[in-house]
Amino acid sequence: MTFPTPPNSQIQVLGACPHDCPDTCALVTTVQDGIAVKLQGNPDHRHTAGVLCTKVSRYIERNDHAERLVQPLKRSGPKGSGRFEPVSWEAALDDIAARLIVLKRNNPEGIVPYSYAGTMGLVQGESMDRRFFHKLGASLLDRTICSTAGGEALSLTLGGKVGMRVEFFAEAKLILIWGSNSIASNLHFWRHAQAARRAGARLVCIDPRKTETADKCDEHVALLPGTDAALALALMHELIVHDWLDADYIERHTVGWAALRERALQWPPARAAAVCGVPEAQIVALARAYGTTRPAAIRLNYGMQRVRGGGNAARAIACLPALVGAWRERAGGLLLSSSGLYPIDRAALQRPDLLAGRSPRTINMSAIGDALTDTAHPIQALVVYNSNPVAVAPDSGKVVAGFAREDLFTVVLEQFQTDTADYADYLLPATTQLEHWDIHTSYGHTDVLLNRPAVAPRGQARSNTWVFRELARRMGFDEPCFSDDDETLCRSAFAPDVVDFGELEAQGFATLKLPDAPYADGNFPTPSGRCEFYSERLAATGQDGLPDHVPNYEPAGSSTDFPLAMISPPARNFLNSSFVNVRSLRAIEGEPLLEIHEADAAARGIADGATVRIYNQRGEHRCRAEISRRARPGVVHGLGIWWRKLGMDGTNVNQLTSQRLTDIGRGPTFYDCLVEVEAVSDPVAAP
Ligand SMILES: Nc1nc2c(c(=O)[nH]1)N[C@H]1C(S)=C(S)[C@@H](COP(=O)(O)OP(=O)(O)OC[C@H]3O[C@@H](n4cnc5c(=O)[nH]c(N)nc54)[C@H](O)[C@@H]3O)O[C@H]1N2
Ligand SMILES: Nc1nc2c(c(=O)[nH]1)N[C@H]1C(S)=C(S)[C@@H](COP(=O)(O)OP(=O)(O)OC[C@H]3O[C@@H](n4cnc5c(=O)[nH]c(N)nc54)[C@H](O)[C@@H]3O)O[C@H]1N2
Ligand code: SF4
Ligand SMILES: [Mo]
Repeated sequence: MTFPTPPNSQIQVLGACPHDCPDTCALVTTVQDGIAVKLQGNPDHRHTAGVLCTKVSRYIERNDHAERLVQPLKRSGPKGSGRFEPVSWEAALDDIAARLIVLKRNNPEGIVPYSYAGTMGLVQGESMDRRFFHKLGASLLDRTICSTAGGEALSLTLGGKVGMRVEFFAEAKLILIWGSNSIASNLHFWRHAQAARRAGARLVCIDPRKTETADKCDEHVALLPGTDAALALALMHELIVHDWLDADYIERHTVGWAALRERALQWPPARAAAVCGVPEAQIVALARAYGTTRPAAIRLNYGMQRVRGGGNAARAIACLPALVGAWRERAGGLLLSSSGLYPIDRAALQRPDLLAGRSPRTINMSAIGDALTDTAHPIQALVVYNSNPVAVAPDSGKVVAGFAREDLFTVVLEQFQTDTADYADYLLPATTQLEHWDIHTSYGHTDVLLNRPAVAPRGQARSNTWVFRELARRMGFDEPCFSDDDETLCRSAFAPDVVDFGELEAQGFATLKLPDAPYADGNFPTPSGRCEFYSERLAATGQDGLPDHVPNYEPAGSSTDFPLAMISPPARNFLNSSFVNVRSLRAIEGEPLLEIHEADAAARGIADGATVRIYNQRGEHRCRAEISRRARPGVVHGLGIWWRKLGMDGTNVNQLTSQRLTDIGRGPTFYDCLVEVEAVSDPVAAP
């Protein structure tokens, strides 16, 4: 790659934020003499509006970080020691390919890719890598760690990851912000919510934690974790008994109303109030507002589906707009994710035909601890990229035991020496978004963005696609698709009549042509074309065809040994475990904290700032306690996701979370987790 920047020149390069965030901002990087000197939000992109979050405003600091990985490394100490010696790319790739060739011959499914959304780019995230593993016949990865419970629930109910357009929230008169700390995780939506509020809308936040978003809403419903379906059913109950229903919309555009009606009538507000741990009057008032205000919009987010019944809860909530006919207006309805609106040519990018009729086993990434410690069907080689599983996957005790296996061959492609990188046999330096090509969709808006490289890769860093291309060549994979360069891959993501690549190149983004109120007249992309209250497809799998409240595996108050429910939502200044190593952002977050209500702290003799031991049957984690008005009694918050090695005892909150899966979508249950907390004098666990 050459960067033809004449001396003393200043250029601006258009790009896209790569992070796992619904906002997918358009970036403008100012490059002076080949060095990135400024990074800003693109003012011409209406969703970005020239504004970036605090994290990505520091992206250059992250890019130029002294600890960036700049050369290939080979393990020189015991597994997990994090000790490496430099090695050439040639030597590293030759040795990795040689080992994979042996496995390909004997047990290709012993090879497992592990990747998630370190970059959301279609090229660096799901193109050449997929081709490579398909051709190899490696195990498939079920990428469930974030959104499959809610995503599949939405697909069952509405027909896809589809919903309102984010910009129309500005015109709503009532907005329910449900399971989302929007100010932290969806800043550009929050702008629209504020605009709506200035025009007289009422904002309600539904979240166990009194977040910065809850602080700014008109009302906060602080329900117990994993009780959202009970709340939604009680809202339906009230809509029914007060006849705040749109009978015409229900009749023409839904399936299963009689059965859902019967189900909802079993949920009077008093019953839900007891389950949710909120006042009955608050539920009644919320139902009245939802039943009588138009347009009413719901911004649902993934925070509410990380519990056993997360799928059922998302289904119950997704039924609400059809009941009141909210979809009739463009400012009414619901948005969880817009990602299903993009007609991505995944077959062209990922080439599933390279599987050649094989159907390898599938490993669920949310249970990687069990998969790595399963001796009956061993994983022999793991290739990790765009993810930091040792920090982010649940039940870290098992995950760490798996990664520590001496007989496991682990390759990690990373920008930094993360907790996962510490366990690598080969640690390969990856490029950042400033250094590679990519093309992006969004799950919060409906534009496509192009990311061009702005600067040369640091040191010997190489893109994911380059690594998989080089490995493919060494493995003798000679299909022409293994030589596609990144720009070609970008061009193959969409058919030319869907996205005009020239427009992308010229302005950095292109807008999908979509109707304003897509479901005003039904036309849901479900098999029936209707909003499916009752799902035949779900019933066919032996599950309840109607949404119901499915209690947590570990409901609050159900155990005397572990009386506190722990949730571990994202910290505002990190992005999952990314940015934890950026000093200026870590300075804002301070250190790993457990937020606890003063009554729960007093009952345990825990003072503000005390060192505490959080524990349950799966493990223990030490950090500092903060007596916080953000916590309700009975619920504690371990804000995440810290690097284990930066915690006081070398662990993080995932030492406590479980590998049990959600009702729908096989997702993780991070927020379905009971613990006990005690004050301790020693920050480090006794040996
Ligand atoms: N700053 C920042 N932004 C991020 C991220 C980040 O780490 N930091 N993560 C990104 C990722 S990966 C994703 S998936 C998206 C969406 O990410 P989400 O995980 O949805 O993130 P939040 O918007 O913070 O919403 C989670 C909220 O749900 C609440 N919650 C927890 N349990 C329950 C429950 O049972 N019911 C209800 N109603 N609420 C509950 C939490 O208290 C929290 O406030 O955001 C992305 N944006
Ligand atoms: N307790 C608890 N655990 C959680 C959650 C929670 O709320 N609570 N949230 C869950 C959710 S929603 C999610 S999405 C997952 C997120 O989990 P991950 O997808 O693993 O996200 P990150 O922790 O940000 O790690 C991404 C890594 O990819 C690297 N990376 C970025 N770009 C590139 C690239 O171009 N090439 C390569 N090779 N590497 C790159 C980054 O340096 C970073 O270390 O965590 C989950 N874990
Ligand atoms: S993390 Fe989200 S808000 Fe921040 S720049 Fe990226 S897309 Fe925008
Ligand atoms: Mo996520």
